[in-house]
Amino acid sequence: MNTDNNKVHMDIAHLKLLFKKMLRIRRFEEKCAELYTQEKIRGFLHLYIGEEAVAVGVMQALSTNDAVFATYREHGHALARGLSMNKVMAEMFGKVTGSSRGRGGSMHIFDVEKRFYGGNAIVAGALPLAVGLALANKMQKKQDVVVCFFGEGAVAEGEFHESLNLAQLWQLPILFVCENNGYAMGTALAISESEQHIFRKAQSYGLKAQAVDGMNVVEVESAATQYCISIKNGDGPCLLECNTYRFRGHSMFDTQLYRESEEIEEWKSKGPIIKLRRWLEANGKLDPAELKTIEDQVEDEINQSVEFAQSSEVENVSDLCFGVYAESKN
Ligand SMILES: Cc1ncc(C[n+]2csc(CCOP(=O)(O)OP(=O)(O)O)c2C)c(N)n1
Repeated sequence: MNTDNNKVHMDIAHLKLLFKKMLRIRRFEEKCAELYTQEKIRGFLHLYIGEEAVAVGVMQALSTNDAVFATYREHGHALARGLSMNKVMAEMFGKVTGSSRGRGGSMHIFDVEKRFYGGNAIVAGALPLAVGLALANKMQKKQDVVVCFFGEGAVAEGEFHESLNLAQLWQLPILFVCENNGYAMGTALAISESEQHIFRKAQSYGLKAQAVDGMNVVEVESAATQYCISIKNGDGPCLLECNTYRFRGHSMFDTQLYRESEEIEEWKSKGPIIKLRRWLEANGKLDPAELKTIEDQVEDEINQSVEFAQSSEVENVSDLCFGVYAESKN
């Protein structure tokens, strides 16, 4: 962990906060995997385990008026954005107390109050939506940034190119964040794209763009902060490519025949949480007692969210049309 060269001031309390935020996401998702095998959480489940530094680092750069769009791997983004864990867990359970009244589940966590616009299941589907909101912000002369997270698999879709093109052409206040974990389901980037540096594709459209170590939360926060300042100054869109890795399969059903276990283990050893923890410990900033306190606090919050979700109701049948048909005004 190198904190020296970063322009954002990182004090130890801040580093511990980042550590806790990442751990909270990690443990939440580990619990979700457990609940999935017990069939308490149903449907699709795509875990973000290994990539936590990206969501946590980028969210640090945002203010409450900024907006966020993400993919189906968005539980971590939702938690890092400040949605309550109860709401997120209840949504996983399909309960009415969930962020989308239990109608969306894992892939469709949504919260207007937090300006968290999904949870989008379509690869690259969020990019045009985010560009639309950024255009609205620009037309209304708002300074707010729209952030759009997507996987590197999205670059194979036309929406990626159309979105970057229009964002640059219209100089929109948008930050594209590519979570480059090297694989789109079982397809390695290395065997599917001639240009494997996603930031260079963005530069070809004229965007300010760079790649960072997506396993280093400090580096991600620093780069995202610089870009958000630039965007708020009216200097146009930016793209941040975060090189990262998912430690688990694409979803809960994945035999992972497309990669070697040695590769997974190597990435795990340089994971975002272990990396920051080791740095704090090596510098005498985190002792076992404090680590246990943090672990216990996280576990308590997760257990409470499971209790909340389990004791919540599913939507009443009489309310099933809520939000489906507009009410008549006459
Ligand atoms: C338009 C579209 N095509 C195909 C799919 C099926 N699909 C779901 S996830 C995925 C891979 C996406 O990989 P990437 O964008 O790199 O994100 P990651 O899952 O690695 O986070 C595909 C092809 C889809 N959801 N939407």
